[in-house]
Amino acid sequence: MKQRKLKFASALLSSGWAEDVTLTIDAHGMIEKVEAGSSDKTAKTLKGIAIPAMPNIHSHAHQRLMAGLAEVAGPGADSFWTWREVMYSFALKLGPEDLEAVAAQLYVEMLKSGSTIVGEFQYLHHQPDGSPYDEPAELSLRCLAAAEEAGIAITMLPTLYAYGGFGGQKPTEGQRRFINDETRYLKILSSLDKASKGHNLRQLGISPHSLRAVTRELLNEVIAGLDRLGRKTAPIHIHVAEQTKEVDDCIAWSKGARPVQYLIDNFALSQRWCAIHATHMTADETARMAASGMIAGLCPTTEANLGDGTFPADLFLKNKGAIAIGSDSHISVSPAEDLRQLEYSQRLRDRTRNALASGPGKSTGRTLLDAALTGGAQSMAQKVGALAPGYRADIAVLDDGHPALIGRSGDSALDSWIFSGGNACMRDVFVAGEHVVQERRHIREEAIEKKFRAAVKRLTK
Ligand code: NGQ
Ligand code: ZN
Repeated sequence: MKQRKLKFASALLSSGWAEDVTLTIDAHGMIEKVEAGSSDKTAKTLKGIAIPAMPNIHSHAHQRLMAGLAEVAGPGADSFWTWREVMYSFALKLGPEDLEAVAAQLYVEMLKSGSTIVGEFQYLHHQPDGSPYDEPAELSLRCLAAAEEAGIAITMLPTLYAYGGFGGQKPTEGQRRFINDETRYLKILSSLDKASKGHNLRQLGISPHSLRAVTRELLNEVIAGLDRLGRKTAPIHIHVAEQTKEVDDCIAWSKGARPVQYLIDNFALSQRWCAIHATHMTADETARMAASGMIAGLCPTTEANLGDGTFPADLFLKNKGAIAIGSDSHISVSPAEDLRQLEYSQRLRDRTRNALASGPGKSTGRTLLDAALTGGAQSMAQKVGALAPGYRADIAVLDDGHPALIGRSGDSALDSWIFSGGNACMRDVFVAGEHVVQERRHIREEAIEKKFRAAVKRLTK
């Protein structure tokens, strides 16, 4: 790619809103220079409102296949755990090509919603019968290929899944595609390390699935393995305290510790850690988690869909905790809807309004966007989240001609996108300066959708 210049009528810069902004982007897709009040005639001019694109930090790509197919009442009371059985049955169906087709479609949808990085928490590792593929990282490599085809940046988080419950319990039959011991897992990590080196749109981390699926000893061994690859600050994502049953089981097994408390007491937490969900915490855990630097990876629309509970976002943000958002099960692929649901969860619980705005006169949408950009970039270990020199040119452009945004500008446009118009407001998206969504169309969406259609027809017959 050559150096290029993009010019926007309005843009959200680190210093705040600015008009007539020209961004100079270098050959590697990094922002070199930002000029407000620019009259540059050589820049490509785009209509609309430019904002830093959002990282989508928590994805299980395979679950896109079943979005909307678990909304029929079962014979008994439905719960997270009955949903999980349905999800496992879908997880047993996908072959490598299917996963690649489903993931590519999902990543196109993410881009069209204004997200330019996916954090892929990938735990399908083996063949449907549970035996490894010749290439142990086969399915994670398929997600990397899908990301490349879609043109989205990825932080690959291969999942360490060794046990079926707290204290090293035996996994169930339905989990056979997920399970690895240390040796096998480190082989996967090493393949993905090779596949990621030298790619500016690929990062690597790990995802111990949950405290149910690993032991402290095993997790420490694997972190040491990551360090040996020279990835000492690489992200570590873990599901934690999503359901009250998990909290109860953890207390019973550990003789008193709740899941988040267990993490805080047993690991050297820092900003490289990201706790997915962390729904059920005491006030003390909330304050301690915020102070630890561990990011809260929230997936509000999935958490609502699965009936998880309400994350204490008000208290966590008051304690200066870092947050990020992900679409997780992909029941909704929309950063606007996830941020909206996060705010609404607090309003419904407390019967209040503008619960998470940073102070009087501050926009709720802007507060949430700023927080999720900073925490999101951190949790993905990618240099994004601001339109400023030294950051990658990952840019989302809102259509100021869309009816939801007429007469809006600055923070009121953000609020109207997040609380009203949603994905329909997103018009153009750039990843490392590449124009991948152009006037609402992804540059390869027909070809990718065709493969997705065929895969869905095969798999949902
Ligand atoms: C997952 N998903 O691994 O896909 C989990 C469910 C589990 C969410 N937590 C399975 N949303 O936690 O055991
Ligand atoms: Zn998850």
